[in-house]
Amino acid sequence: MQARGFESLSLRMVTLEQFIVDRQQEFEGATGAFSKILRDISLGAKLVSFYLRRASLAGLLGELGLTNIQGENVQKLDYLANSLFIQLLSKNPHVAGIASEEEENIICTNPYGKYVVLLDPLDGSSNIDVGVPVGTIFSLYKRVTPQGISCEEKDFLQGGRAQVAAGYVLYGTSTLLLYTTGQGVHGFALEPAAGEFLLVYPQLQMPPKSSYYSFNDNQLHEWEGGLQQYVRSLHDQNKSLSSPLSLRYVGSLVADVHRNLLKGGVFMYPGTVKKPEGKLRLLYEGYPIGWIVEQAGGKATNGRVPILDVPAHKIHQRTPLFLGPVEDIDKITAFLTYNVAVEKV
Ligand code: P6P
Repeated sequence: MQARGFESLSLRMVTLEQFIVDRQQEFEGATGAFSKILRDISLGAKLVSFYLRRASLAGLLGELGLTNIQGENVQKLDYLANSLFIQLLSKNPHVAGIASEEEENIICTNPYGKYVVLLDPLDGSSNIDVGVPVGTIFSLYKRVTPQGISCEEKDFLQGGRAQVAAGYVLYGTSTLLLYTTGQGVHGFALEPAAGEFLLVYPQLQMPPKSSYYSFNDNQLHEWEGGLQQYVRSLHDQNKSLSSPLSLRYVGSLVADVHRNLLKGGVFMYPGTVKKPEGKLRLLYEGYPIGWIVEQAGGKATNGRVPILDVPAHKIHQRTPLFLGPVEDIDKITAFLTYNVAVEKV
């Protein structure tokens, strides 16, 4: 007899490592390389989670007094997270190189490694001091340069459809790790007592209808006209809905994405007249998050084309980012394309 409420207990008996080993064939070559790379990423996530939870007590909050390649003030935990992931991945024989939001240039590690890793080690770190969830975002490619030589930028600029694995870690009320290798999205929660990530979301799917919309409208006046009309249509639509969409915007990408992935919602960070490329990064935010959303049955674009099809030219390239249920993202594209209100259906 299965006691009520415990039916999912069996799920939580599957560790991340076991889950990946059981699915080796899903990943290129099934050499065990992916499980070893994801093991290092999950170890980095466990360590970052440990330090985040103690940051206010261990004097780890606040700025380091440095600015990074993005011209942003580096938080102490940015530096710590970046150092941890780079140290862990640099020692992995399967990793040929690393690109990080915190590093101006690519870091070539093992010339015989077959894979390169892109990282946003701690996204949303400006939120740490106020207790808002932050995240790590990762993306893996099989290198295009031959083994035996140093990695090159072209290994990292292959474009979103060439990713072989991608995912994120959310340091929230619990520490969650979600990833995809193109066979759906799988989610794990860290059980600190066991030091293991345990399966909680097998084959996660985004609800087809939105309950939320997430954007910072402080520059709405600078958005394209079609987008301003889309926002007005959202507010108008709410007048006739029995359960209107709620605005939920944390200002921490992984937290906003994860909520919308589980509950259904539209996230957008558009470009403006002055900054048409927007704020978010294509290679280590748009591509990995966009693949996760697509694999979960949603859609991710730059407003007009799938984000995974936006060409990569520079490591720190920015992009507008729109993601959510297919119906909502197609409506945004229509508003942007025709720059007029879409006929009410
Ligand atoms: P804004 C955090 O700084 C970040 O890079 C993303 O995590 C987040 O989605 C975005 O910026 C928030 O930007 O301009 O709304 O504060």
